[in-house]
Amino acid sequence: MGLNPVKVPPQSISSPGNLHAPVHLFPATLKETPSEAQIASHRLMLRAGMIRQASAGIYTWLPLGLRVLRKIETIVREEQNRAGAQELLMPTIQSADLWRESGRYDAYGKEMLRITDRHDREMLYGPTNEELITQIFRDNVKRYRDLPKILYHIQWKFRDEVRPRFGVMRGREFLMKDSYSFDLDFEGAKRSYKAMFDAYLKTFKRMGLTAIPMQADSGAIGGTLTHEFHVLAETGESGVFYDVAYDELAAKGEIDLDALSRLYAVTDEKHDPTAANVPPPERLRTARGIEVGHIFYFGTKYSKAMGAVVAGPDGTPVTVEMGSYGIGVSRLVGAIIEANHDERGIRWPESVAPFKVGLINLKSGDGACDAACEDIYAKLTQAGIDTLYDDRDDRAGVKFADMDLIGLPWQLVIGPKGVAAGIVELKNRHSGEKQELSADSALAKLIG
Ligand code: 5CA
Repeated sequence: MGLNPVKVPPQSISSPGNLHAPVHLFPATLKETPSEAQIASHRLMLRAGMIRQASAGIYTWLPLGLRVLRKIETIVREEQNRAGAQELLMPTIQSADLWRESGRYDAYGKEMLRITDRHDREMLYGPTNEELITQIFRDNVKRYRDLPKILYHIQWKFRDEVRPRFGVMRGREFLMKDSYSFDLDFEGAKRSYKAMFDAYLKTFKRMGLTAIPMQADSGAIGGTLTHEFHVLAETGESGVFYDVAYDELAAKGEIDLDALSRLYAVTDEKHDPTAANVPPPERLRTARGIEVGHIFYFGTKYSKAMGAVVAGPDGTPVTVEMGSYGIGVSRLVGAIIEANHDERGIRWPESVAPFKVGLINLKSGDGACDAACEDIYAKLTQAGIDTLYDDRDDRAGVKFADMDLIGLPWQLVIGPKGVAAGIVELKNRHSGEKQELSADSALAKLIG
């Protein structure tokens, strides 16, 4: 109705930009396993040179890590836009007074980083944005005809976690996508909730993840209808319990909100062995999960406290129905690695890989090898394929180990013997399968 956002065409992952010259990654990879890292994803992110800790729970994103973070962000953004949500950008610093309106300033406790400015005004680094978005809505939307609306941003948050750990998995500063829906009534709010629920399933699937929606507790956000999306991993912080029927339906692509509401799928705090829909023990799966998303319907909790009211169809004021929908964008980088690695390193799914191809020059400085590599590098980058070119003057073993650690989906290996015979080697990092073929066939495979 009215002014609708432009829908993005499907699969338009915008590339972070081709590299016009071969690069040496900054910084170099680490051989040693950093002692502070307890789980695989944290270790691998440090060793591959994706992040460095700035202070407890706060990280610098190095070039390799940033490329992944941006790709994840792009997928999240595309699926939000496709679901009809509109992107804006709210600030990280918020006013304490706004949070007093909802009553959460005192309730939030020590996790909130409180700041005083030079005029002694109380500010805070936003841990979430229900208050700010409700204010924006309240000040700008007055008529029921302007509903429904879903607004979102992708912005850094700060929560002064007691125990930041596992690298970006539980940080203090972290990147979140948070959406907020505004509807005239409960039916509308349910439609918005369902649209976000479906968008989440698509979003995680595009990253190569199976994220299981669990009926959850609403905690500090408050509300009645809420789901957490969990990626299964041994190192997950939450225990999860679910009916194996979920796997069967998911395999057929038949999971939606209705199907799920009939199934038993809960996190440990909600697990109740006596609940009516608990499956028999042989059909109850117990696992660990990483919470990568959390969605809430909370009705008029904030709109009532803060006066977000529109003129309804008959002119009487209606307090709008709201929901909020979060995705842990920076946590996803760790979760994807937990789900995709082996003893040698990361195995990126293509959709979020920092580069699609790693080009290894086995004999840098050799005229024929350099020429063959540079030719193939130019063709790949011209075709829009993100390629990392290892032209270091180093042993082959070092280059292979680094490329396996970084985990790009494809490795293209060019050496003097192959160049003489007109052959290159193409290795798939995921399956380990290697193929010898002509440079043109390799290009066709990678570009096609
Ligand atoms: N306002 C609501 C939804 S927009 C909200 O804040 N929900 S949340 O608290 O569940 O956070 C949303 C997502 O952010 C979580 O599912 C999780 O994936 C991620 N997240 C939360 N805390 C952290 C943290 N300390 N480090 C990394 N990611 C986090």
